[in-house]
Amino acid sequence: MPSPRTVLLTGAAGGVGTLLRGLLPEYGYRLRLLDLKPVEGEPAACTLDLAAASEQELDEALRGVDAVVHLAGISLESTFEKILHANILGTQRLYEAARRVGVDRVVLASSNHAVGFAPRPTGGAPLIPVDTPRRPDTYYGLSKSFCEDLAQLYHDLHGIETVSLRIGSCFRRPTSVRMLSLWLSPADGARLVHAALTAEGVGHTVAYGSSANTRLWWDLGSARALGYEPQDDSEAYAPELLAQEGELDPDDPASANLGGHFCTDPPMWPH
Ligand code: NAI
Ligand code: 15L
Repeated sequence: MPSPRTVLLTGAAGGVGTLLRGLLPEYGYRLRLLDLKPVEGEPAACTLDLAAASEQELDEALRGVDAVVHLAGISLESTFEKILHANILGTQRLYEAARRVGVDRVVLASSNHAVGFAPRPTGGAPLIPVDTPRRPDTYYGLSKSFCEDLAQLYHDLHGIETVSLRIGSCFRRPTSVRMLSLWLSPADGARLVHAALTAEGVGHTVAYGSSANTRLWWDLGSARALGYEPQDDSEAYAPELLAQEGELDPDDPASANLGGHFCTDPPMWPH
């Protein structure tokens, strides 16, 4: 497969979308932007609700693109009905449009919360493998688990290739001790998405998405196999964050698992 050049970025108005909009063009991509909300400074962006748009609108948004980076959706916990609409129906309708129009590569924003109840490794326990059983910690995590299965189905039935990236915490900087383990720096995020867009023969590949953090909890093997070479490490932020919070308490249920406080008191989608 030749390297994709024109890429549809869904969720372009959001946090990760904004970071990637700035970074992916350096890799030679021409981005087509889509979001429910207007994308600031981008009047040509497509303003669509993926779950409610007509087939014609979706086909127009996808026609002529080489690949999709699918970030759109509710990114925290919410009611099942809202998650069903935005994350499950929205993603299914996107894949259907990809099938109709003939787009055969998707990079899907999955999440650590698809496996949020996997215990975090302590005391020298092995890193969490990518084939650890799915254990969503929320309806949100459940929707990511669904989307990974949807990606597999569309590969098996229709040959659409997907890399499902179980992103840790992709922000400009880590803001908690937990994030020292899960941080995906924006620059590494762009490296990872580029690898996921260009690796050959991915079928449906699941990969964890973080930087090369000293306090890593999971195995980056399948991400590295795509050609991803992380350059960043959250450890530079450790002294400041540890001074504020201390080390994670092994007896605190909110830090027992990969999903952290999502397992006990998940942050709610505000809309
Ligand atoms: P965000 O909430 O900042 O952005 C999501 C965007 O999707 C918003 O701009 C929203 O308007 C748009 N959207 C929601 N429903 C839509 C629909 N039905 N149709 C079209 N657009 C819709 O989230 P963020 O942080 O940028 O995350 C991006 C993706 O990465 C999400 O899928 C999230 O679940 C996933 N992710 C993010 C992580 C992070 O650390 N930021 C960690 C793990 C996964
Ligand atoms: C996610 O999946 C969320 O979208 C993001 O906002 C963070 O909360 C991240 O996980 C995390 O676990 O830190």
